[in-house]
Amino acid sequence: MALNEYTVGKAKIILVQGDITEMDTDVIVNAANSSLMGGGGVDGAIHRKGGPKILEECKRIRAIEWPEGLPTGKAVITTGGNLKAKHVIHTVGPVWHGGDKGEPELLAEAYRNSLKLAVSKGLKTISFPSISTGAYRYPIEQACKIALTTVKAFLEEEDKIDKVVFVLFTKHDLEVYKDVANEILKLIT
Ligand code: AR6
Repeated sequence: MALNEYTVGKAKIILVQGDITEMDTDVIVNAANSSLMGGGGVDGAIHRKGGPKILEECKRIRAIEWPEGLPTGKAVITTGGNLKAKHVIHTVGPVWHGGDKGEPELLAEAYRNSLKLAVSKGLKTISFPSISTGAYRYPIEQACKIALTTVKAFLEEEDKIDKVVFVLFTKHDLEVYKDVANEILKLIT
């Protein structure tokens, strides 16, 4: 029995507790900042384990495409370097300023643009962290609803993604995601 697996059309959404740098999906998503130069949290972990090739590509992307930094809600792709995942999609979630500064739409954009980029590169399996809910302080209950509803809506429109994994760092975060998923998704039993 698959406990934390859900279906949307032909695709699966899977919830796991763990470290996203260990995932062997085609691509993992980084909760980056606009500089694309690395940082703490999941961003730091990805650069540490993935090695210098990721930062080299981020620097090239900054120089060529986004000299003033990657805007919130946008996404770019690099190699996965030494990671199991061949690629990393870097997106920037919103900093939480109370919820009335466009945060919900920007967070949804971060998920949507990451998925669109994966599809445009022919990637079929993707892992997400819980974007914005660490250093950027987005309340997890609210961020989780946006994450799951946005991914669900995307998968209903687009059948080129086979699997989306949400990799939650703590048991509490996993429980929050499970509660919302059980409300809005179809559980595989
Ligand atoms: N695997 C999965 N999830 C993780 C991991 C990991 N290895 N490490 C942390 N998390 P955060 P943000 C969880 O702060 O809020 C960085 O400095 C963490 O527990 O990584 O979008 C960037 O450079 C939390 O639930 O990202 C930016 O400056 C979630 O990942 C800023 O933080 C997101 O926490 C972005 O802040």
